[in-house]
Amino acid sequence: MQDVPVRVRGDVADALARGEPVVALESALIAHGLPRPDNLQVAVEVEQLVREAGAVPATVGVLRGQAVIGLDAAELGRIASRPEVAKLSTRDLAPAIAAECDGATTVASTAALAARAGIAVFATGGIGGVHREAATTWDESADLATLARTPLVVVCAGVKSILDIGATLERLETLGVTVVGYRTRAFPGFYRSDSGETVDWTVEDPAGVAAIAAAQRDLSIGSGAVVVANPLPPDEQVEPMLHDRVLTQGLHAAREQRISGKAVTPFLLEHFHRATGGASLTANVAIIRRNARLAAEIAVAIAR
Ligand code: PSU
Ligand code: MN
Repeated sequence: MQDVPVRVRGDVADALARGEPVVALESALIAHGLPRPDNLQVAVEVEQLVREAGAVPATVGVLRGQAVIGLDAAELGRIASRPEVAKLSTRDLAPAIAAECDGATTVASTAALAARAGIAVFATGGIGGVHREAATTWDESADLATLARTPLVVVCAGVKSILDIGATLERLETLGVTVVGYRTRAFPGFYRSDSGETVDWTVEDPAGVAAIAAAQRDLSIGSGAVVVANPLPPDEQVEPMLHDRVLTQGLHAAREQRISGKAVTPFLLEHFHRATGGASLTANVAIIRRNARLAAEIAVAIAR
């Protein structure tokens, strides 16, 4: 075990100390959500977008038994290129640190580590949620429970259509997680701009999100995250007919191959990328780019 379990990169620590904008980014989507080797390029480019928008990017991961807030270029390369990098949710952090291994952090573990370091904003693709067969499998992402107790703004494109989106929104309500649509009342379904579900609150600009984050903090009633749902423009979504066909196939294949536990999400994502001939990958990368940019704008608005 390293003597310090968490290390914050110098420029990230400096920005936080000065109250300057910082955006946390997750590494599980790089290691387990996007295909190698292009995943590294996406990770690097997304950091660049955050910088261009005036914030310091801090990609989170675990390296040789140390949680790192702000991976450097070599560390990012290591996480992106090694197939043996583990997918670490919140409960996996301590064993991974004790065993001195490498790991990529999910929404849950990234949010927990980022908030601990004092980071107010986090960008991802889509958060985890309630799986479609949860009534029998009890498969609900730890992302939900963690967001319930972790005070930061999470920018995402909703939850993937591989999940039960209605049930996920119900659980977010039960858990007291604030959900707002960015310039929309339609809750996005990741690859799809509109999941068919709606949200109660909408914001029109980064300052609107900053105002909600400030109210949440000042209320101080132990609230968790503010989820900002930022949909893809309709002309950039995966074509709905193709989407539905590929989804049905993927769910069937997962059942046949008895894929379970934390392998389910990476399996279905990979299936989508293959079966849509890359269309879902293009949408996925567009989502990550857009969310990183918006998260940086929100971080700038919060820092003002
Ligand atoms: N959404 C994506 N790509 C991803 C994931 C979600 O668009 O790679 C990852 C995130 O890291 C998320 C995790 O936290 O999947 C959820 O996995 P599970 O359902 O096993 O909790
Ligand atoms: Mn699960």
